[in-house]
Amino acid sequence: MTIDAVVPARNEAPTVADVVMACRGCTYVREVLVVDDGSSDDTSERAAAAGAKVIRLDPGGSKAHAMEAGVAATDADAVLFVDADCLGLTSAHLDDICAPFADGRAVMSLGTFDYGIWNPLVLRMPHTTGERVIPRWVFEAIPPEKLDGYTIETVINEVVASRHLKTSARVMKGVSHRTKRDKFGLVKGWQLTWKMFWALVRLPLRGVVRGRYYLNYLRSLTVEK
Ligand SMILES: Nc1nc2c(ncn2[C@@H]2O[C@H](COP(=O)(O)OP(=O)(O)OP(=O)(O)O)[C@@H](O)[C@H]2O)c(=O)[nH]1
Ligand SMILES: [Mg+2]
Repeated sequence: MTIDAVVPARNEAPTVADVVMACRGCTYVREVLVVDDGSSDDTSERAAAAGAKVIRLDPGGSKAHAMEAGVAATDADAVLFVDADCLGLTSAHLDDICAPFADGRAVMSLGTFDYGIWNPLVLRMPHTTGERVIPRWVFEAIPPEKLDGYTIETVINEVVASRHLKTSARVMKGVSHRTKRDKFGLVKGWQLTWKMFWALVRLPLRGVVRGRYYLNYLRSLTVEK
């Protein structure tokens, strides 16, 4: 079973190298692919210097399309997706994510950011975290029309939940990320955050994902200590 890490990254120069190093140190990861479409900073250069294979795409895509390009560029059996803007992420966090998957205890295994007292709740909400390992067939099972921007993680959840497959979730202790407010400033940052939040909330309302699968998802979910 081979696992490659796929890191979608656009303008993540401050953090991408640390994320690549964490992925490279993960026991289960063979190769690290960073997919950059249209960064105006030196994200690609820093990723390559840290040891990643960099895939550059034309600007104008989305996170989902970057993930798709990463999956297409590898022949690995499974893909560990990792966002390039994580803070405090270590190889040990990624090992913890991969272990239940590699042991066959879960078809999807993921880590959530550390939200302190909110962790028990966050662990049982539909997960939108970018740090997760899945077999490549799960990604390839997504209908092309559902490959869209920031809603991709919820669509992955649906592929897993509709087949009653097991998910394993844990908190990545001490891990957070540079938020859109950090990247774009308060006004534009909040605008973009609300836009993303609204896109997620509307998914079941628009019929893109089925709310009833959430129950399947919870039934097949193991929360790891
Ligand atoms: N290649 C590529 N990467 C992207 C694109 N959009 C987002 N990403 C990357 O996907 C990861 C997650 O994106 P963020 O914008 O941080 O989204 P988020 O973490 O879900 O949202 P926030 O909570 O607001 O930070 C980061 O590594 C981004 O650089 C894109 O259009 N192309
Ligand atoms: Mg982020």
